[in-house]
Amino acid sequence: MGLRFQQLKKLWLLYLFLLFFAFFMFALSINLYVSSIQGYDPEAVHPKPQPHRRSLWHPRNIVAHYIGKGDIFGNMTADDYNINLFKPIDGEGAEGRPVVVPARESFRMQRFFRLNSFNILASDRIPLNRTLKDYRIGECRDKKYVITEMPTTTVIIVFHNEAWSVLLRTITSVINRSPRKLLKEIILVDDASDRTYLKKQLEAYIKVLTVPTLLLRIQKRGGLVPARLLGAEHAKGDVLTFLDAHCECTRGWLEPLLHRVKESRTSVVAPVIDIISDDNFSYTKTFENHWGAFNWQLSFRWFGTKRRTALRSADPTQPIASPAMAGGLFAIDKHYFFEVGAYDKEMRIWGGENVEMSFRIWQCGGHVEICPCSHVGHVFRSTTPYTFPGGMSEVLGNNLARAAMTWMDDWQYFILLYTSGLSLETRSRIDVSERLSLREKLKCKPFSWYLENIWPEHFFPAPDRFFGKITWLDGQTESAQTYTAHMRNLPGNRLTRDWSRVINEIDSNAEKFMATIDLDRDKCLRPMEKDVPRNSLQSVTVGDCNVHTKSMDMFVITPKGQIMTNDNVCLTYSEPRLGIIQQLKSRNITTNVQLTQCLDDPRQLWIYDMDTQHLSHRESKLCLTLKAAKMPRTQKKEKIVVAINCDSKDITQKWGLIPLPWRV
Ligand code: UD2
Ligand code: MN
Repeated sequence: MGLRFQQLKKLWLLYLFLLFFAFFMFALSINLYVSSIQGYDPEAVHPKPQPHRRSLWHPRNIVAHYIGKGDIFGNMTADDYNINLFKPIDGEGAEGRPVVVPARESFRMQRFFRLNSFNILASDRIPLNRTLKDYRIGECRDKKYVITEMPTTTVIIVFHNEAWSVLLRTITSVINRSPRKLLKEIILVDDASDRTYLKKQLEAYIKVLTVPTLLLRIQKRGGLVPARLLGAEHAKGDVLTFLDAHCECTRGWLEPLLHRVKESRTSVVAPVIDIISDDNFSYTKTFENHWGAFNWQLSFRWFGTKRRTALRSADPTQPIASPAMAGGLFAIDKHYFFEVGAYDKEMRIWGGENVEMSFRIWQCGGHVEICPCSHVGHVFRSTTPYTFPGGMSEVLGNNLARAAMTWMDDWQYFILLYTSGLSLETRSRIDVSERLSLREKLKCKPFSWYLENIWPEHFFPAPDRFFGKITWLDGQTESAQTYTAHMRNLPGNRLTRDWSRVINEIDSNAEKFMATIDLDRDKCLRPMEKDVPRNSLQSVTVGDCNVHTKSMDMFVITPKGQIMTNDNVCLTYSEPRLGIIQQLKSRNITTNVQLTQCLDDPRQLWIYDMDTQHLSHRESKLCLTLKAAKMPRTQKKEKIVVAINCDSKDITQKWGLIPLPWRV
């Protein structure tokens, strides 16, 4: 009897275990399915700066790391959207520490994540006035400001369906960490939210705040541009300070911004934007010396390479000039804001306004800067939680096209040609004449001036650069032979290794060179992996010329010999002593050629010989060729680009430069 009972108990336990296991597998597969259908690259749209830590190799392009999330069951109900479970626990998240949501809540935590694209359960546990560290460098802490001589500011926060605790923590941090004398008022602009707690409950809440707080409502969803414009029109402060609705200001954030605007009226100043985790709401400091620009699709990007200016090297509290601003957090003189054209009011919902404003400020005589003494945290999200009336790519494409058509002169065609969803035809349905007359009225400088003076490190095409594909002339194909014959027959091909000469010859014979390529058969240089992580070393291979890999199969070559591609990535010869070879050897690949972040570095300077069609590394004099190597992940043999001793008889060492159009 006892034995039978024992056996039954075992069976029963086994049964329970199997049931649990089946449930787990079911949940897992749904989760995997959900993440597999969320196929777009969130980081392409929402980049976040790199946290403060030393990188192993050299400063890298800044990209985000996101943990895939997905609600695994069911749809949200109206109650789910409107529920407000804010229940602060003393000390949670203090000093910017991460919040651990108890395991029993993890199901709800996942489920509610997609409401805001951040972990609202974590935020709901943190008091509105949580403490944060002082993230400033010593030199900044030591600075003294004479408050009575500084301009006042209106802080403008626009939002659409923001979470209660996150919005209120933004407001609380503004009030608690700004000198009362400098903070004239806060203006909240509600861009047609429908969450019930943002109605009467919010109105009642702001009435008791110690700083006058105005709540304006937009009835029909317009996006952040119309919302910020409405806020700006009502502002009484001398300076407008814009913040996203999910920020936390840290000690001393405001004084340096206002100080700089007073000192330089045409400077538009952003703080250093630190990272508040979308997962556990921990606060992570980022580098002070980050600056911003954008890629070939006008997506904002952070860069970490040193920009040395005479002023900065002497005084680390001085602002850093930045070709572009992230867009959400900045201070600007109120009158200057309107003088310089406020915003393009035809820009809807989200996106594009940050590059438009950056071009406009610089080209029309102002400055875009990052103030290293001001630290504000922002919740960077991997996906957009709200709807895009009109469709995300249409709305974003329209905004970007407006920015390009207004400010980029010849380069607008490059944007239209190589941004998905846009084309030259887009021009006919967009009217930017009003903005063009603003540009005329303000006597703004051309885009070429902006590139040369404000962003000389840029990786865009230019009249003195090559832009196009790099084909592998394997000697057998007809196009390879035509190409070689063509190169050899160029009139007077002496001095064939000078880039300016090469670029000029190719440019003036562009049509002929383009005609030699057979897109369906020829092989072109491109990164090994299709999905290129921007911040890692990438081996290089050749692939079908007509298959695009995030545009990293097109190259810009500078007269100095840098071979660059989208997102500030350059062809790099890596000497064995850097340890990279070892690293690669341990993964069974041996190559000394990579795509890595562009730096001003001889490892990234190459030479093209029109006579032999060799592409060689300038310093080591090694020539590019292809070699078969076993790939670590797939264990498949694939062709990989390596640099070896040049040999004019080796037909695998021949490369062709095929220009592509980028302006009309
Ligand atoms: C960045 C900027 C953001 C804006 C955007 C490009 C930072 C930290 N953030 O994206 O300010 O420049 O790039 O457009 O630099 N909002 C509305 N109505 C809408 C959509 C958004 O009011 O239809 C609000 C939203 O609630 C938030 C702000 O606009 O407070 C910015 O939106 P976001 O946080 O989704 O943008 P973000 O940070 O991804
Ligand atoms: Mn934001």
